[in-house]
Amino acid sequence: MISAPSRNTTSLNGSWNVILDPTGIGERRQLWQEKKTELKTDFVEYSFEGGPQLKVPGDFNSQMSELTFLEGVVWYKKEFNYSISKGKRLFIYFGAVNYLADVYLNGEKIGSHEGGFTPFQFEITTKIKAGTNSLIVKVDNKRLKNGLPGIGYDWLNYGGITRDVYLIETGNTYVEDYSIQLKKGSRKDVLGWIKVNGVNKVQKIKIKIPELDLVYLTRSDTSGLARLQFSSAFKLWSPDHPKLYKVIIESETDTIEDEIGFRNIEVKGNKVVLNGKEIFFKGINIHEENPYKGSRAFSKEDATLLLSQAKELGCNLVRLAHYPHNENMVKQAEKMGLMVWSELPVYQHIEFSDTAVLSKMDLMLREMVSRDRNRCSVVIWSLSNETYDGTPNRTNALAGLTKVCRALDSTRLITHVTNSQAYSNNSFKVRDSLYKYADIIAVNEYIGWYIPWQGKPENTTWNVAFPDKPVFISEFGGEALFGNRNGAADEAASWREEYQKKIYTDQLKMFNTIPNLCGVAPWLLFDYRSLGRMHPVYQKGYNRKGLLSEKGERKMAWYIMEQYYKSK
Ligand code: GCB
Repeated sequence: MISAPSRNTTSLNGSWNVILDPTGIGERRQLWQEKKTELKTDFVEYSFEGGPQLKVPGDFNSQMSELTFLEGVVWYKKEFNYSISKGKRLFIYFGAVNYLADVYLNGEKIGSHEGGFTPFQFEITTKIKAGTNSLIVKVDNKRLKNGLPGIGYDWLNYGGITRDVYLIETGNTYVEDYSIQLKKGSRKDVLGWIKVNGVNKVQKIKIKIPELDLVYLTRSDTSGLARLQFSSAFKLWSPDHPKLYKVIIESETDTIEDEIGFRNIEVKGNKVVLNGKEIFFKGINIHEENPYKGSRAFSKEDATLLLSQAKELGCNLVRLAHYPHNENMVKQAEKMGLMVWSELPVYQHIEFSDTAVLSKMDLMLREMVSRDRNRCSVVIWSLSNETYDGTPNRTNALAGLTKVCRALDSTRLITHVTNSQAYSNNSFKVRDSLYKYADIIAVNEYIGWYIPWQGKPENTTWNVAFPDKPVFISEFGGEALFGNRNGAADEAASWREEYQKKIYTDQLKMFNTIPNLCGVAPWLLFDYRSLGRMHPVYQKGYNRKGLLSEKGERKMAWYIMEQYYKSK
């Protein structure tokens, strides 16, 4: 079910009672049954009542100091009353739970979900009862070898019910999904579809865009699907003119209102073209973290905080690393005129030989695309980051995933982020078996930080496997602790702002040598929490590659990047 926030919702956000279960014994004790005692001498060794509470949405790690490092189980409970109107259907919707969720209603399991960054829902029309209902969610953020991401990653593994929870009431047959975007290559033709779900699948469907005086009528077939195709003289969405239209999607039994922008993104020759004009992506990488609070970001306010810094830097694109961020991020970006690069957490060490992993990737891709397929801000689907180009399993799996993605959405660009290039004698040899499948070649490189320069940056040479494809430098940078300055005389010392600044100055010189460069994105906007970053003086549990400290202080490199983007 897409567009959850714009439906008839009742929020279940707020304080939830929790049981901390670091050993995982709750499963054996069947906590979801909430056993009650009869005799005074009976006892049950758990209780949701009288224990701690946690805020939903929100990660658990940042809410109690005991949970800072927890990668394990927390049980959540919320009681609610709801009387469902006659002939209606009721769903319980989760924006995201990291990582595994088992959901119980009134002692009965109603479903499970795997994956920390995509929404899911279960129908509870026949399960809800009059009076008080008890909803229990077992949340487990233990790392899994066959998880997405797998075992190793460079960000804090915030667990919990990290995004909104709603009850959603719909008509007996409701609009489940729709795609209303411009046809690939066109600036005026919309090509899409609507899907209704329920007993009355054949319905009259109406699309209205009041500002354009547009009313389009169609009909869904016996499978609930209606195709649509119409044209209009749209004012196109772009970073300079982030124009959105109110769009009303009406079936006989349901109505949804959305705000939709229309734009066209494509690769023409070796250039990326937005609405017919070449565009250079002025990007920045962002993790889904509120830097001031040191917690998982989820709200509109969090989104505004992060994105307004991207705007101040002069960006027109945000790479939402390394997993689909919350819906507020994507929608705020759309309003603020920022293009979005959305990514799957197919990150570094993935068990491609495990068929379970392939099914998980497939499902997660579908969840990511369906949530955001109507968001014009999203221009790039990135399906992986830095997976090792050494086995056919990996390339076959990701080639297959690319094919599925194209079938789901033919209107956006698709990429895979790689770091398989060789760098020697100041020359890059850029090769990866995935490039064949990608619209743009995305390269992460940390010359000047992890890898020393082997010549003058302005003399670097590039040999790229597909010389006709646009190239995007999706990560570069280095670490510096804000305030750790020593004057320009001594640039060559790690952790110093001058050193980071020098990396940026050199990188910008090198960018001039890259053929078909279509954009860059520094790693990254804010310093962020990552427990593997253990230097006790300079890092203290933070990856310090931010252009801003976690308090929002601008490092010297910020100004270099800001200037570069102004000049572009
Ligand atoms: C990378 C990864 C990113 C890391 C970064 C780093 O290549 O894609 O997730 O955080 O390097 O700081 O090392």
